[in-house]
Amino acid sequence: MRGQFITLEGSEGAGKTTNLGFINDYLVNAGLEVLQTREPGGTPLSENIREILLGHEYDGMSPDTELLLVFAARAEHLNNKIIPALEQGVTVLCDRFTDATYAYQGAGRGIPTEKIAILENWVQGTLRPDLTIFLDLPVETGMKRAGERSEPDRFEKEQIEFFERVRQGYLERTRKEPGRYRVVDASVSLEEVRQQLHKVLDEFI
Ligand code: T5A
Repeated sequence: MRGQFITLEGSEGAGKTTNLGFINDYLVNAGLEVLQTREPGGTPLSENIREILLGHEYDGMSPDTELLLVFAARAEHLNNKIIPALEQGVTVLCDRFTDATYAYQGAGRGIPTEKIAILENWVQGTLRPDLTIFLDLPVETGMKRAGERSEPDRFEKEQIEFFERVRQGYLERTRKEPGRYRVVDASVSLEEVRQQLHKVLDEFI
């Protein structure tokens, strides 16, 4: 039987990295074999593309170039890691996936949804996540949390208006596809976030 494909999304500093281990442990304790991975990245070639996307060497990169690089990394990741794992019945837990492209390159950069959908269909065929957890919090809170942690990458240097569009882009998608998404309030304490995650995973399993 094909494995489940679970993705974790959120705007900057929402707590994805902080909570991935918690989700992973929950799934393992439920008896599932889990592959934890991330986008952009997940394979050697895709991680190299991640460095291009997040680094500051190409600060003036055009939105179309950014979009195509994201999907180039995704094609490699899907074909060499995600799809083989799913076919072996492994549960794949991915830190960001195509919803991030609709939010960042679509809502954030202004690339039309239809253009992104063409690449999504080309690269993924019919494959879509079975469950997407969206960690939601006010942009200012997320930026403050992320800023306290490390030097800003190429995306984190964007203005607050960019991240407002990203958040609204995500929220719009959760409203259009309520069956796949679970929205978790990430503005509260870590303990409260994990209580919500526990409930979401209980229901999903
Ligand atoms: N991207 C990605 C695209 O543009 N298109 C795409 O298609 C894809 C896939 C990299 C970038 O790539 C872009 C989006 C991104 O800008 P990333 O590696 O996921 O994506 O990087 P970030 O979103 O920048 O992830 P961050 O690491 O900044 O945020 P996290 O992981 O959500 O936050 P985390 O866990 O590091 O937490 C941040 C801080 O907050 C604290 C943590 O301890 C940490 O210090 N914290 C809390 N504090 C108080 N209460 C809580 N509940 C807390 N939870 C966490």
